[in-house]
Amino acid sequence: FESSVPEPLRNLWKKFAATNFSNKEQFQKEVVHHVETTLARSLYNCDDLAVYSGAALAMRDKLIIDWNKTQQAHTLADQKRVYYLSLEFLMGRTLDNALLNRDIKGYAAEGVSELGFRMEDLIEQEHDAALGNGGLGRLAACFLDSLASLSYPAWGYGLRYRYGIFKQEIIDGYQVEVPDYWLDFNPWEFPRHDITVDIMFYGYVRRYTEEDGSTVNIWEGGEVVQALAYDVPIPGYGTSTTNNLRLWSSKPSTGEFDFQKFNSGDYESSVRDQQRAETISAVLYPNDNIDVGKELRLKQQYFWVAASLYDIVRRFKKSHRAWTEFPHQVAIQLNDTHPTLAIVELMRILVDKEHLDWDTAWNIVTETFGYTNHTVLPEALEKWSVPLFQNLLPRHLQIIYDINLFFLQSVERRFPKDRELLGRVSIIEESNPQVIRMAYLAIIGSKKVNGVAELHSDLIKTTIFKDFVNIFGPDKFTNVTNGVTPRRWLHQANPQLSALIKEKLGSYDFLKDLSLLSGLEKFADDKTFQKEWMDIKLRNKQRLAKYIKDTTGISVNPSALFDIQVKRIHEYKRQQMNIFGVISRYLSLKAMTKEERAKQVPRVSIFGGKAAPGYWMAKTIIRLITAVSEVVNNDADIGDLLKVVFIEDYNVSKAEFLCPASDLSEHISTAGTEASGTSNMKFVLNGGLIIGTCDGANIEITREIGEERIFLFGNLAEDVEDLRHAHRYGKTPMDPSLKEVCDEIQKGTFGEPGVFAGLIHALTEGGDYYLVSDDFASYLSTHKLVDEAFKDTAAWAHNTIVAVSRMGFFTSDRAINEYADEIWNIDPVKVD
Ligand code: AZC
Repeated sequence: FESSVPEPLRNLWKKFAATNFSNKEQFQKEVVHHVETTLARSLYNCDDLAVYSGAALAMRDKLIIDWNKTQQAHTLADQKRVYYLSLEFLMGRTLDNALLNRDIKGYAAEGVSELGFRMEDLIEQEHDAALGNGGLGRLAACFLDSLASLSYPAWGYGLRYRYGIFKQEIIDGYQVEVPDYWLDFNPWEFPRHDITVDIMFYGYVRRYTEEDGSTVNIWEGGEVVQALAYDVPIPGYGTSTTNNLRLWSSKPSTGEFDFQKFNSGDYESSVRDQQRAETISAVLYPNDNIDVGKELRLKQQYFWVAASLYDIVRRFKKSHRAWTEFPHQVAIQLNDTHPTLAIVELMRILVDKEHLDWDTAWNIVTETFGYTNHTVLPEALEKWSVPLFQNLLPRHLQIIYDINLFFLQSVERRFPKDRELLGRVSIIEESNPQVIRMAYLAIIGSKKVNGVAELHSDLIKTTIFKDFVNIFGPDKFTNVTNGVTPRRWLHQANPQLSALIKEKLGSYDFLKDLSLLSGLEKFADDKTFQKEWMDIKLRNKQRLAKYIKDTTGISVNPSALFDIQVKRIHEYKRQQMNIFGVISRYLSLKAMTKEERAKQVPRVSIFGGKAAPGYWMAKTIIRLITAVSEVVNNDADIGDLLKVVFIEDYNVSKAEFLCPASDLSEHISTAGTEASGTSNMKFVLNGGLIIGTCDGANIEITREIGEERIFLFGNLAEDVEDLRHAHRYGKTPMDPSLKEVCDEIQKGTFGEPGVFAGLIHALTEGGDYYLVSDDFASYLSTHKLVDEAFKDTAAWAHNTIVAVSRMGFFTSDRAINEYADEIWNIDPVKVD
C-alpha cells in the first residue's frame, strides 16, 4: 500500500481506527448521535424520517468500515476481479437488507423501539433506489448481492441518474408519469470528489506518422464533460465482504461555469453549458425491451463506459504488470449490449494511447469481455445510426470499421463462397442510414456469450445469432439461467416463512445454500406444518388486502384466491390476455344461477406494472384493466366472487409484499418471447403456484418442482412461426370465448369502446402477433383447473411446500458461481 503517513505515525492512526456498533446500546448511541449532529434534530424535534435517517447513517458507518477492509483485502490478494457493467441497477431499499445481511436486525429493531419508534415504520421512510426498468436491472441488483455474499472481488459500474424510473399515478384510470427525484436524502452513497474522469464527445481524428513509420490516430477537439464517482457499499450476507457499486455522475469539466462567458455577461449561456453536461446522467430511459436510439442515450453509454474503463485500467496499471496480463486480472461482463462500446474504448486505449499493435490489443480485448443477451425481441436489439455515431464518436467509428473489416476477412477466408453470409454478419447493416448492430459487435469482441435460461440460450443459437455459432463454434455460446437472491426475496420479503423454514431445518444456512430447502420436502404432508405454512400465506394476504383497501378503497376477501401478475406492461407479456380472461370469467359468473355461483372459488385478480411513456398499446391495456375493475368491483351480482385491482406504481418494495401474498401468479408470455423471467422464481419461492406458458425459466421451474405443481398451457415456441403465418393469411378464426369478450368490450360494457379499439384491432386485422387467440381456450381451461386445485387446501399446501423445497436451483448464488467458474475465472477472497 502507498500511504502518505510516515511509518512512525501510523500507530496513532491504528489506535484511533474507526470502530462501530456491535450491540443494541452502541447502535442506539450512534442513532442518537447522527440525529443530533448530522441531522441537527433532537428528541423534541424528531419523527420517523429523522430516526430512519439516523439509523441509516449509523448503518452506513458500519458498512463503510467493512467496505474499507474489503477493498484492502482485495488489493492485497491481488487476484482477478470482475467488473459488472450495467446501465441499470434496480436496488430498491437498503436499510432492511443491510440490517438482515449483517444479521443485526433483531437488536436494531429493539433499539429503535426503546427509543420510541417502530422499525417497520422507519423502513417505510426509505425511497426506493429505482435505477432500472425491470428484470434486467433487478437481476443486476441480485447479482451484486450474490457476488458480495460469495466473497467474490467484484465491482458494479453504472450511472447515477438524478431521476430513476418515473413514478406511476393512475388518474381517471390512465397512467400518468411523475418524475422520480430520489436524491434529496440518500445516505447510501459516497461522493468521491477526488475520483473524476474527463470524457470527450464529438471532435475529429488527426492521423500522423511517427518517426518509426507507424501511424497514430489522435481523437481531439471535442467537448469535454467530467465524470464524478459515487460509491455505494454492497454488503454480503454472512460475510464482512462489502463490495463497491460505482455510479458516475456528469458535471461540466471547467468547474461550475464558463467564467469567460460569465464575466462577459453571457450568464445564461454559461449556465446552459453546465446544464448540458449535467443532462447526461440526469435521467434513466424508461423503456423496457425496446430500443429508441436517441443521441443522449448513446452519450450516456459512452460517458459511463469510458469513465469505468479509465478506472479499471488505472487500477490495473498500479500493479505494473505487462498488458498481456490484463485478462488474467480483469473480467468485464456486459449486461446486455448497452455497454458494448467498452470493447471499442479498450481498443482505443490499448492502440491509440498505449501504442500496442492491433492484434495484441484485440487478443487482450477478446479475452476480457463476456456478453449477456437478455432478449430475442427484434425491437429490443440495439442499433445505432452511423451518421449519429460518426458525429459523436468519430474515432470509435473508425475502430468499429476496422474490427468489422478484420472480422469479415477472417469469415471470408473460412467461408470463401458465401457472399450473403458476409452481409448477414457484418457489424454494419446496409440500411438507410447505415446502422451499427451492437449485439454483433458484442459477440465478436467477447470471449463468451450467454443467454439467461435454457430455452432462451438455445433460441439465440438457432435464430438471431445462428451465423455466429457457425463462425465461432458452439463453445463460445453458453447458458446461465437467472436466479434471485433468497436474502431479499425470501428472508426480507417473507420473514415469517423464512423463520418457519429455519425452525424446520435447524438453521438459516439455507439462505447461503438454497439447495438445503430440499430438507423441507419430508414435512410436506405434516398437517401441523401445513397449517403453519398456510397461516403465514393468509397473513401475507391479509397484509396485502389491507394495503389494497388503504390505497384503492377496494375490499377484498383474504381467503379468496389471489391471482397476481406484476411486471412491466408489454404486449408480449400478455396482460391483455389476462384481463380478457377476467372479462370472460365475469361473463360466465353473470350467466350463472345463484346456486351455481355459490360453488365458485372467489378470486382477486391483481395487476401491477408500468407502461413505457411512449408505448400507447401498453397504456391502453392499463386503461382496460382499470375500466374492468370499475365495473366488476361494483357489480352487486358478483360480490366477493371476483375483484380486480390495479396496484399503482409497482416497484421493488411493492414486489416485496406482493410476492409472499400470491396463491397464483401469471407468467404467460407468448412462447419464445420472455428470455427468462425472474419474478416467477420469487413467487414460487414464497409458496405460490404459477400459471404459465412453456417459456423462459418456467420450463426449468417445471423440471425442478414437477409438472403436477405448475399450470402450464398454450402453444410451444416451435409452433409460433406457423401460427403467425396462419394469422397473416387470414386462416385463423378467433377463439369463440375471446370473440365474446371482444363483443362485450365493443358493446360499451367497460366504457367508450373506441378507447380499446387498438387492442381489438391487434387481435383481428393486426394479425394477433402475440397469439392471444391461439392460447385463449387453453388459458381459460387451465384457470378452471386452478380453481379445482385450490378447493383442496391440503393438496395445495402439499404442492407449495414441495415446490419451495425444490427451488434451490434458482438462487442467484448458483448463477454467480456459474459465471465465476465458466466465464470469468475468478475466485473468492476471504475478508477477515
Ligand atoms: C429481461 C427479460 O425480458 C427477462 O425475461 C429476463 O428475466 C431479464 O431480462 C433478466 O435476464 N430483459 C430486459 O429487461 N431488457 C432487455 C433489453 O432485454
